[in-house]
Amino acid sequence: MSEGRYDAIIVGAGFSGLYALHRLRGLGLSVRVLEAGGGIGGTWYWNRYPGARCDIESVDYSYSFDDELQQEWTWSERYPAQPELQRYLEHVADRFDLRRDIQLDTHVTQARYDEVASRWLIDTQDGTSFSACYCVMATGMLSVLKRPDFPGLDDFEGEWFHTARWPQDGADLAGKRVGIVGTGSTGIQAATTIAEQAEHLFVFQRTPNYSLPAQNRPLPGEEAEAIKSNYGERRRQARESFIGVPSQLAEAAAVEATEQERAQAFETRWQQGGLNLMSAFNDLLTNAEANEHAAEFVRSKIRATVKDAAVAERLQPRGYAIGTKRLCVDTGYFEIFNRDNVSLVDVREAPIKAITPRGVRTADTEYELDVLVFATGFDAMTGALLSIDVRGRGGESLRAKWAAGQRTYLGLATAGFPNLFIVTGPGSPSVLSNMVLSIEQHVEWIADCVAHLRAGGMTSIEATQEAEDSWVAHVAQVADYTLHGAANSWYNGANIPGKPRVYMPYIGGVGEYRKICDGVAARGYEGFLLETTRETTEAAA
Ligand code: NA7
Repeated sequence: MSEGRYDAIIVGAGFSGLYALHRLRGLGLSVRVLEAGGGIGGTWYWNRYPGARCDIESVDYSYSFDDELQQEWTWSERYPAQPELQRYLEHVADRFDLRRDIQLDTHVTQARYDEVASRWLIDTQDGTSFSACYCVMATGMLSVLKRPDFPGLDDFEGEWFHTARWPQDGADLAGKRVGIVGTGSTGIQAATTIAEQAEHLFVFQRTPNYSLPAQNRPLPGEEAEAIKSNYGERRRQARESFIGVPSQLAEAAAVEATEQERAQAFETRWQQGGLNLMSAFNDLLTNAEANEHAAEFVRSKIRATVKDAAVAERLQPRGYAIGTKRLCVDTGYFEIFNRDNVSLVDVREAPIKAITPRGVRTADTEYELDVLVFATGFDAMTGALLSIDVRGRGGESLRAKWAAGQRTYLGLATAGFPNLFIVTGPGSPSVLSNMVLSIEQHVEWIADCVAHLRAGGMTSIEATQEAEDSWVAHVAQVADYTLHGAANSWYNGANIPGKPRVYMPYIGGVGEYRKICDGVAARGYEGFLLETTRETTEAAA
């Protein structure tokens, strides 16, 4: 069953897919977006658990490509909660008339490249097929969830949810005994909100996490207007920055500062809120001693917040550098452990053995529960892409190619898979950055590339093996320069049993990375093979 031919197929209708549609359609291409969900929004469609909120400020975590859009939209809070982000994306879809080219409830199962026709053939779960010259994978970095694999789960007599598949109509937790497994960004946000609803909340913690206060607050109209009046400059600073927000990385090194200077700098950044703490000094992610100063500062805050000293002790992260597991941002997380209806269960000390019909059995106790919430994370960065059977030249399987770890050129393309573009893929700053800013950068690069190909009558573009090899080596080298390599984190696949242990995002900073991508394009797509039907030209490598 064939549904038709398009110039481009985009897989996914989140922030990436929506913008890619807008941009490619603007070039005059026929485009179809295939989205597995029943609505648009991607990550923000699925992750509607209690307390779901973005850790990047709303005025930065939003599209910058259209000044009228950014002037007309007004954010209500400093950090946007999921419902507001969903409303924003619905607004964008309507404003740019995107819906007519988006097909919901359409799960892509396979994408294979037809070398003779230079086209991608795309199959979906319901048996329909598409073909397109370009295939844009806007499948998201945190889309495939890590399913709980505890024995006995099927026998649990209460209700259970994974946070990334929260019921569309919500879940009534009032008066219930709730258990939450996982204390990453999601678990911390969800636990904070659920504590206010549940009769009792048990927080099952395996690894304590560093978490910083968001200092969230309503965004007053005057403040929003002031930002809008200088939006261009704010966006420019963000594009040139390290993580894609206009914050200032201090020039001083923590190891050279006095104790008093350090305490003052950390306190100032703590009060500013969110991820600002990590910009207090320039050596926090590269020098273990500097990092330990920041880590100890956060531990001292936990001790000062949590009244029960034994609970405070268990909540303090140790043994890994702050920032090397995804840093969490919260609104009153540590405070919930001062409530009578919240208990911390240390499952590193006494691991979860099984789910029973009545609750959770750890090595030493059974906890009776009405509801179980799994905030156990995702098969990050590669999971969504590899859930599709992607086949390139000669039928080569992407799963096979990446079996020992992902291999991309710039996180945008992979050798042997012509005309396949990955938005914020592994090997790009992606999850280490303000995602919306990185998405815009990639989508614009891809659209410019497609325009270049069409203007020159070229049928395909493909990363060369040499360019890919050297980029993979560069990504690893930059990661090795930091403290990141040592931690168990989803950044390097450590959270998924059997996943290759390779650091996935590019940690060179979004400003530098943008320059590299722009340079590649300016030099005629250096490191790519550009092909016309009759001849092949290799851009200067
Ligand atoms: P994360 O950051 O991967 O956190 C998952 C949490 O679940 C983490 O605390 C894990 O502990 C815990 N976990 C996972 N499996 C188990 C088992 N079997 N037993 C006990 N605890 C377990 O996912 P999030 O959804 O919080 O965040 C993902 C990103 O989404 C986030 O960083 C933002 O970018 C948005 P562990 O640390 O492995 O000991």
